[in-house]
Amino acid sequence: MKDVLAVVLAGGKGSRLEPLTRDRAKPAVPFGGIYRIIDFTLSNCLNSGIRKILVLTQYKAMSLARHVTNGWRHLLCRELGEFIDVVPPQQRIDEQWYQGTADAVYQNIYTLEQERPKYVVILAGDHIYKMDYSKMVAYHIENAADLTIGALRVTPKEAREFGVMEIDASRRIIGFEEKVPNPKTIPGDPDHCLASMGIYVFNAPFLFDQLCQDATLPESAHDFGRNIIPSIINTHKVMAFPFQDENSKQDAYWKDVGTLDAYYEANIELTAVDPLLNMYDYHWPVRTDQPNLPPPKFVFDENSGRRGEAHDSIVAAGTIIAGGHVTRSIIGPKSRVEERAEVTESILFSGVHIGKGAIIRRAIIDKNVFIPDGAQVGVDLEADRRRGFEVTEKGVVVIPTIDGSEALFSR
Ligand code: ADQ
Ligand code: ADP
Repeated sequence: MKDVLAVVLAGGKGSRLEPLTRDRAKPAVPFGGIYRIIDFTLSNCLNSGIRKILVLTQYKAMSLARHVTNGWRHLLCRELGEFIDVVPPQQRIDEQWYQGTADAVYQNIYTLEQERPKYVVILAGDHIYKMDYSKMVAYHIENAADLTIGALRVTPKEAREFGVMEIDASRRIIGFEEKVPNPKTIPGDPDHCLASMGIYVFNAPFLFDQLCQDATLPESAHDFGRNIIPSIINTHKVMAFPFQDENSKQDAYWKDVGTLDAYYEANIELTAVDPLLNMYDYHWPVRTDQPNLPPPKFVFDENSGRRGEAHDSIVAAGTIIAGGHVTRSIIGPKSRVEERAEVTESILFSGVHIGKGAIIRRAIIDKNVFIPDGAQVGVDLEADRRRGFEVTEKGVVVIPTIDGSEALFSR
């Protein structure tokens, strides 16, 4: 893996996750109580033995850059040729901001070439999964491929959001269509399409040639999925790498969490007894930037005579459950759930305050939001809409960080 350089694309806007992405890029959105979405990809890199990592940012990168710098940079040693660098889009070749994903990589081509990698692994910073990239690189080398694309099966409906490929018996890709309304299903399996995970292993010189060529094409959107991949499948060896669980040989866990409902469900699923994504697997540690905080505390409230309790929940450090009840929820750091409050099937980010007797159901509450005593969220969805909160298709209420959010509850 010494010959591998990873490029993590972390510039996407994640507009379908609004309002959680109003002030932060999608890869910086909190997940699972203490993580950010990008932690999964970065942990995969380290656990796979990749030691040269560039994180390309663009949209609202402040929170993301701070997270990677605080939590990740010190893990690698520059003197040994290891690094994890956050690259802001200022290093641009021309006056344009990045256009497509290929353009983002092209504009940093000098930085990449300087490292003289043999292989470049291009990854997205916005997926939740655990994957050993060294297996994909080995597969790429065994097959003497020019490009290898991570692949898994999705339903035709889901496939409209993805690049979809056709493969031959050797898994060589012979067709590729990016986000089309009627994606081709797998022959003999009309319920599934073979989707691109948006992760690529390229032979480095081949990648550099393709990027330089694509940059000269005025009609190109400079995107891997739209332009680069379809233009090379007939002339070069492009392979699909099936992302499967070692033991079951079934497709492994991989989530795009592109919408609020998908994001909500993937989080809440972590509170199950035996979730699909195991965060307690010490063979594949997922790292994050953790502030130094006291452990979570659950206390009896003398006024109400109630115990602070949390069931089937994840409670992060620095949080105090002071006589409130928490069920099937994820409570981020430095939060507080006061006496008689009930928090059910909800996700609280850090520093959230739930006032006395408040009822919170099926909600996502962003950083530092103050819920006043007796307030109700997720009980009367019309009232929640009236207050200006987003209510998703599946009835999840999303409360963003806004100054004076308390005042909204008097509406
Ligand atoms: P999408 O995820 O929809 O499809 P895109 O929006 O291009 O593709 O984003 C890919 C990744 O790059 C994301 O992590 C995003 O944050 C990041 N990104 C986007 N624009 C960027 C920019 N200008 N600078 C830096 N980073 C940027 C892709 C593929 C599909 C595949 C899906 C799988 O194109 O073929 O199926 O990923 O999710
Ligand atoms: P979060 O935990 O909410 O993801 P952080 O506190 O790590 O974010 O970083 C957010 C930082 O981003 C803020 O300190 C602020 O400097 C910056 N920021 C947030 N919103 C904006 C904005 N609308 N315009 C400019 N900078 C912003």
